Amino acid sequence: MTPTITAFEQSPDRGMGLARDMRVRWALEEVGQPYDVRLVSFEAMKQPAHLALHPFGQIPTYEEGDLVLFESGAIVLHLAEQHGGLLPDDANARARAIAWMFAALNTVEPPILELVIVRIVEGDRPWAAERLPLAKDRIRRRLQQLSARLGDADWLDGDFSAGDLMMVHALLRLKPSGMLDEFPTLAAYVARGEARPAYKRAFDAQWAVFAAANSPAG
Ligand code: GTB
Repeated sequence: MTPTITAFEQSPDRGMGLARDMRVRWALEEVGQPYDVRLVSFEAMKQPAHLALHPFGQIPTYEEGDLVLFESGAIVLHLAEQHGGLLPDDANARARAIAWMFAALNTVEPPILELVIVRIVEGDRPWAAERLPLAKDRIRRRLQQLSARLGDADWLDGDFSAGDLMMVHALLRLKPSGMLDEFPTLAAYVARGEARPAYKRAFDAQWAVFAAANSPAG
């Protein structure tokens, strides 16, 4: 059965692959599972039909027969459990890879999202200039710790796993800020993720959506 995911009809990231459908596309490509995409507008996301799939009116969602999932982490974990290639067979190594998924979502990504809020959502507020360096310092602390743990390894714990997939995608959100370049170990780690053929296929697929919507004929 071919699963269907949802993605932005018009992604605000302008095809940079930063929206969270990208993680799901990437995981699907890593495990070799073909998929369909249903594009949704911001308006459609808040309508009952989409809210029945996603209680918070967001993308991505995942439909596979009777199964409906939301939350990119839950979807990637489901794919990793159903297919080989994204989680190790050894039980302890598998548990550690899942821990890295949670670390990406719960420990590394939140300060990165806070920076987005300070810069974009609250950028015109009087306190924004004072908050900005605090938000950046919180990110630097996490990047320092992550960089120290990664050391000269290619991936966080042995072979590439769903933990790396989630971590690389969370870190990619920092690229426009230039902060990743302060941590060459992490910049190289992210580049290794982007160089994976499955990442490239996923990126190209979401880019094609942006390009079609923004072509003169589109
Ligand atoms: N925790 C959920 C998950 O991981 O799946 C979060 C899902 C989520 O934030 N979805 C966003 C959404 O649907 C799109 S990805 N937003 C619409 C809404 O809430 O109304 C977040 C995102 C948006 C824009 C950029 N960008 O422009 O760079 C990057 C990421």
